[in-house]
Amino acid sequence: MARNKLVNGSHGIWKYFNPAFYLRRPRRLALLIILFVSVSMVVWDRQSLSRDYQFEVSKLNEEVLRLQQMLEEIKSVTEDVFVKSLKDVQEDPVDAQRMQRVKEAMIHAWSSYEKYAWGQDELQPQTKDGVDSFGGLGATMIDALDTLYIMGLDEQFQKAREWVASSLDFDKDYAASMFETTIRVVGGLLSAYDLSGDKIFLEKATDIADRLLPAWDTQSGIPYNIINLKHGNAHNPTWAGGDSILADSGTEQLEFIALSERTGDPKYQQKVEKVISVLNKNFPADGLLPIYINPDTAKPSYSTITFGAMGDSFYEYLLKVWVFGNKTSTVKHYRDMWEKSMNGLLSLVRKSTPSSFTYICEKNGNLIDKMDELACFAPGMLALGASGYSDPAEGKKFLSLAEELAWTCYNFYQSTPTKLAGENYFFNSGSDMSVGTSWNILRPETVESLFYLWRLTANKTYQEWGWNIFEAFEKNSRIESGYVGLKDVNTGVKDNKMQSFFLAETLKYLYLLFSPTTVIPLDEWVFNTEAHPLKIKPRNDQVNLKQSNKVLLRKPAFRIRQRHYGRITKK
Ligand code: DMJ
Repeated sequence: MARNKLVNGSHGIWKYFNPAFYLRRPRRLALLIILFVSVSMVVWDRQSLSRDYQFEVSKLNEEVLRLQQMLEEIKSVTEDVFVKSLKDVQEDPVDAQRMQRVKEAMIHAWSSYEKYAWGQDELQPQTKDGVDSFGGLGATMIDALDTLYIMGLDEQFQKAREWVASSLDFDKDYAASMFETTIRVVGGLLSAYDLSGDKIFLEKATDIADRLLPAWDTQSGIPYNIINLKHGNAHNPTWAGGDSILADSGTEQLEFIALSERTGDPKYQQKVEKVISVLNKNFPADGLLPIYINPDTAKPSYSTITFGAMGDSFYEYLLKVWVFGNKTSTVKHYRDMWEKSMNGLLSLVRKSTPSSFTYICEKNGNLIDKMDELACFAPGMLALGASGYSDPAEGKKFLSLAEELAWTCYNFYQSTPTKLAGENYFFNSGSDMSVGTSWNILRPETVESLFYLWRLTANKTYQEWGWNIFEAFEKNSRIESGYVGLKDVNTGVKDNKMQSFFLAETLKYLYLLFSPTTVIPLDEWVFNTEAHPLKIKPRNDQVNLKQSNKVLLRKPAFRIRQRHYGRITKK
């Protein structure tokens, strides 16, 4: 009986297990088949999902392992190349005294400018008046803004800020150098904005940059180097035979990229980045470009190759735009170009006899055994770029080249009776270095390199060398009404100009050479070629977005620490 019930399937849940229950009713059978297929699909789907998931997890694990290995490699390079961390260096009371001495020098330079040349481009300390060497843009005022801020000279900074707000006027019928105007004025204003957050500086930077923009409207995109600030007509200097100058054309990228980021307007970045793309198309294998470039064709004209005047900061900016762009793939071509150029630089390096000073030749067909003091920025640049090599041996090689070149540059100073460097040096077999052009106009390049080398190697020797140079300036260049250059570093005869870059660069780098390393840390700021620090931020790649209609926005490779604390120091 019980068995019958089961067979007939008429009671309880057991009926569902009886095949007759389905065979008698085709609809039930169809439902059963559908149910079976659906359940199988769900189970199969879940299994394949979990297989995919496991596959993804194992891929991610592999990626984590690879990244861990990379991190280890990077750590070992950094530890190897940069022997000691600056954190290991004891605070030195002598540094604090030296910082104060440099600050006092800045106060002397500034108050002399304030007294005799307020609002003019540069002070002439001997005649106690001012001169408008840059079209009357208050070059010294703007160049000095960030130095005043960093040194905590608040009253002076505020007074200069009021002048910028009320008296700075760019509507000048003046043929300005777009290079000098960019590095000093656009750079100085942007740096003051980044440091203080005061919008007036950004407004003024935008105003002057807009006036410079037509200079890039050439057939190739390589800019003309001179432009009328009022009318916007641009041309090249006649002495360059119609060509544009390499350094003048390739030293606006940092400032204009920063301006696009700060304003949200891509037009500035577009102009200056096109210059590099155009040059990259026919970039020579050794990465060395002659100083004259045709603005119609973007082709280099036969001319000198140099890391000194007219070449220098083109190479500097290839590296710095890469750093400023967070070293991401978007800016990788800058790093690639820079590494090529550094290999080219190696082909220009020679050693003097008898003392084996390493120097960088110029090249005009053949090598010329001549090096400008201006090329003494190179040790700092090489030190800054050394840690970015994927091969640790390369990083070490370039850092050690930087150290050798810094020794040569220091000796440019030490080898003269005044202990101040001449403008350029010749190297003749058997007699090491001899001064060529013998003036000194308070240039910063050597102390700039000493600053980088100190920050990156923690070797106090660089501070000592910097201090000796500072004392030589104090002894030879300081007069009652400011600082002057020397007409001749052999005799010590003085000139009549306090260059604006003495306040922007020379005194700033000297101050930072003795400051705690938390002041303007190199992983948060990039110095433009006039020593104006610009804050590293994610790039505004709306530019590329608009140009190509492709989504190229990307996350920065690493997070830049935010500042939640006073002024420019970090905890
Ligand atoms: C400054 O204007 C800049 O450092 C520029 O890159 C080279 N010349 C002077 C300082 O020597």
